[in-house]
Amino acid sequence: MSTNEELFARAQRVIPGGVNSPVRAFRAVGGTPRFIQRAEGAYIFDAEGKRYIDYIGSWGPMILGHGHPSVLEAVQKAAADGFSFGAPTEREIELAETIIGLVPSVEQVRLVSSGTEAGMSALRLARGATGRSKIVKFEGCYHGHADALLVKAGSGLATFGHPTSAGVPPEVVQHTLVLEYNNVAQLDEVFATQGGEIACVMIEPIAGNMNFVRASVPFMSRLRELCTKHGVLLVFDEVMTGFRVALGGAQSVYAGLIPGFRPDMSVFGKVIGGGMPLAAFGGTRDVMSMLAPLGPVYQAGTLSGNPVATACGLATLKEIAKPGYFDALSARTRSLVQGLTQAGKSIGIPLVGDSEGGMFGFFFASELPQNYGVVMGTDKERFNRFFHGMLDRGVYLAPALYEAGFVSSAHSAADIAATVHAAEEALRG
Ligand code: KE4
Repeated sequence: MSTNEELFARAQRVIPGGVNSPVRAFRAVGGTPRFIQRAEGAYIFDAEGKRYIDYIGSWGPMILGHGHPSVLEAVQKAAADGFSFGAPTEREIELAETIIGLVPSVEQVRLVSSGTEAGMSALRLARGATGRSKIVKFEGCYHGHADALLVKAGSGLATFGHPTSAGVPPEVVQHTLVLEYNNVAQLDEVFATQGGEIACVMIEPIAGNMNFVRASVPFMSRLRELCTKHGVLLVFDEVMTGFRVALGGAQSVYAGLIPGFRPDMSVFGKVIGGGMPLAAFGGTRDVMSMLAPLGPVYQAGTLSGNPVATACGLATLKEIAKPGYFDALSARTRSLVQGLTQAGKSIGIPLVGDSEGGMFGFFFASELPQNYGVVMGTDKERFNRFFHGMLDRGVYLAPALYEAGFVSSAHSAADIAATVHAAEEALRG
């Protein structure tokens, strides 16, 4: 049996950084990544056989926990019928109908293989549908690694963004405006001067790439109003929040807070694939009909709507749509956050947290941050110490202070209690 260290050394010889996605390398928190050998329910097991209570859940997809019997059965059956055909299947229709049935703002949907692909395609569609080039995103929101979206805020307000990655030519991001999350004044200013040139605004309605930051109701309400006024498409990136914070996604939460609220387009991923490579983007029939083969906006994919992945996604959505599922998951997640914040309070360490459905976040701070700058100003050293203290005690949290956490329906009350107990010890460490 190889140790995690041995596997990491071997991996780094043949894979850049030893990982196939950067956050897995633990570079934000230090230490050696755990090489996972198997998973079951709320637990993952590393190469050394150590068990962890898993609060990553593959970064969101594993809402039912690992190896849910009905999902496993659906995947095994679908695989036996064929892995991929490159031709339409009934199951793709079923999944599209299910998504549309759960999300009223979506009249048509296109299935793809990753959240990045879905976000990139939605962006191209928004530009094609409006004939405009400019787009708006918010600092701290991540929408996958399409070039036009790898942008950080420019020097001043209405200036255009700068690439966050090498290999992205400045001219590719020259149309991308980056604003501060929850800043209503900036919205007013940008729309007043450039509203008629903006194709879309893309936003994480609850920003899980800033750990857990909610768009305020005044901000979201104003954003919707300005997009409507200027003919700008409001694109909800629900790759993380979709079918995770509520059965209808974050947009159903905002529809309950802002009468008649709905985005113009939505991007989904993670949960809808149940752990298999599957994502989607959708919107009104008018906008979606601009897509090839009907319209002039090209978009395609060899494995789009893959029959095994759609079986996994459908089985997952079927389970989470059962009566009471989200009430129970929300209560369990809330109990975790309450336990963590209470642990901090009892020791006199500033620790605040929030959750919605099966998604949560916490900060070593006195109040919940409202934007990226505040998130990145929270106590990173203490977070990293806490992360390792929890990892040593068999609790696997997100290895970066700007990432969200996820609770599954497989997490028991005993798992939550064990996590809080570990936190009380780790915080004293
Ligand atoms: P993927 O291309 O990784 O499937 O999805 C990109 C994406 C798009 N939109 C949102 C809101 C997302 O959170 C993501 C991906 N999330 C990260 C975690 N912050 C995935 C983990 C990783 O990059 O390894």
